[in-house]
Amino acid sequence: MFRKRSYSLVMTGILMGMIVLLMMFGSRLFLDIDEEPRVEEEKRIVVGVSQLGSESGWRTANTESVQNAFTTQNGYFLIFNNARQKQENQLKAIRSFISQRVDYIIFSPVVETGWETVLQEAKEAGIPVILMDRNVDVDDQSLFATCVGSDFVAEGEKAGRWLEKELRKRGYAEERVNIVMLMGTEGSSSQIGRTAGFTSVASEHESWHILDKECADFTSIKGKEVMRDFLRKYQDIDVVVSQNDDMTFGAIEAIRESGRTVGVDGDIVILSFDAVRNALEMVASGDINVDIECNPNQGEYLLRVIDMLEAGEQVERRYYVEEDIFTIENVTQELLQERTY
Ligand code: GYE
Repeated sequence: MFRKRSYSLVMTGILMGMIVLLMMFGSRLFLDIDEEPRVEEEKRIVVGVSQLGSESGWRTANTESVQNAFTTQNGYFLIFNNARQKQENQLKAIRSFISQRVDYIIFSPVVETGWETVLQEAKEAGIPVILMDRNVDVDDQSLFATCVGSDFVAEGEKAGRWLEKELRKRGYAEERVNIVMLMGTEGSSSQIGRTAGFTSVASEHESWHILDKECADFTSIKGKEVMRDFLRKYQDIDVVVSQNDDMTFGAIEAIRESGRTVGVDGDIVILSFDAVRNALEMVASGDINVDIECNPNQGEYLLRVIDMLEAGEQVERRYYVEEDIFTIENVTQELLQERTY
């Protein structure tokens, strides 16, 4: 009993001693580590970014572009959150950015609707919101400062115009053409815009028949599933319009498994969107007929917008990124080597 007590007394003594030592030296240590950057941090612009997910190669490239832009060297403190394709996660992230009093909120809205309340909260807190990639559908346009992204309707139209030309070239301009569409996340700007753009061109052609269109969430797995269903339902598909490369990869697998062929020399014409490197390689090898580029490198544009806002300059309502369209004719080895995503 006595021995035990003296043992615990000794232990307490040692512990107390360690605490005193820690307070003497440790606090200096912690101060040294902590203190300096904190001064710098104050000068940095704090940006909260709510990315919608990591569903595609395009998205990964977009995330990298943002992370490469908002660096410490560029004078930023970046708080990044991945919402894993859930609007509720984005709402949570934005609210946490507001309570942390960030200087700017950037977010890529997974769908267009349902943002009024949270954007109103950001506005009341005096935090400018910049939309990246996709848009929001709100009546009050003062709820966000500006928007950096693609013209999705134009992308859809480009796909339609390409098909027009291709059919003419093959001498099929007047013949019946059966089309199926794999669409992206339902209610997202890219799905809405690309669908509207393509269908408006299709409506000019009586011989074009859109047999079916189905959402496959911009992922390869769902693209394959939906394409498999289409192939079971329809024997005579001529054209697949797939709203991103990941769904295209899945769709091509399903087509090949069904015994059909794709691309320039195949049974089924493939139109895709994004133009990530893996897909461009398939354009070069003739497996994908055309890829409508969607530019994920939006970090630089966002930096410029924030520079302007910091300088008190007026910003535009929208900034469109530059985009091209790729076929076997213009995908060079040089382009493939340069492509970083
Ligand atoms: O095409 C797709 C991604 O909104 C432009 O989202 C973006 C789309 C892109 O998942 O791959």
